[in-house]
Amino acid sequence: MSEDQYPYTDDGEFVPYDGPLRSDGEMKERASSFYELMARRRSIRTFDTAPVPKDLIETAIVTAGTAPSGAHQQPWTFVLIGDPDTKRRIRLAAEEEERTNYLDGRMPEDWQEEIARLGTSWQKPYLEDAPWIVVLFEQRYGVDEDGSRHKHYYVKESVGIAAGMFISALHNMGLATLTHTPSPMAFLTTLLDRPANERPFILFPIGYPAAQSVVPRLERKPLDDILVEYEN
Ligand code: IYR
Repeated sequence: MSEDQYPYTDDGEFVPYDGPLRSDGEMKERASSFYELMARRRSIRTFDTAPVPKDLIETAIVTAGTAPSGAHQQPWTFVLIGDPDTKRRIRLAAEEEERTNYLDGRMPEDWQEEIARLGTSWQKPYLEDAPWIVVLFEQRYGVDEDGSRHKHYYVKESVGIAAGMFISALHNMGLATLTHTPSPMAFLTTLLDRPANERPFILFPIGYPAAQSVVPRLERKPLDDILVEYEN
């Protein structure tokens, strides 16, 4: 291998890339069918209490764990909660914070106006109705065996990508979720007994949508509004 070819180092170990190669026709077909699938994803705030097999959630988590991450540090922890007592405690703590946000003016008027059409309130019954809650924590730094810390790189970017892949995996298998960020979220660190290097990033209630669930009528920006083709 010539000197100016990747990999530029003898460090590390390299194996042949194993990604799929597809025909043009197959690519077109997969591109549009994936778009059509994703276009039907919605955030759901009303869940059926019916149980969902745990292995489905585990598969979604391991799928999210395929996300790229800064220096491949995989700075995420997915905490899975299914027991009614913990879900109830999360609901009560979240509602206490949200009551302050919505009713005691911690959420400024213009913010409340901005979300009014989503139909939310301080009440969070979905935190008990959904059979599962996953709280995604970001690992702000790493902790070695001996307890010493090492820096993590691009944590928000990495965990944000993993969150997106998690949502996509759930939607692809027919489960519904909500990207919920009770504010502030610090109560989750103590309630779920997480170590000091972890911060709650997003909370996901997960389950089947309740029958007759409604969602706000929202428009997504068309391609023209989100794509700028740079011309030199
Ligand atoms: N955290 C609150 C308020 C809220 C904020 C935004 I930005 C939303 O998109 C939706 C809700 C809540 O969970 O109700």
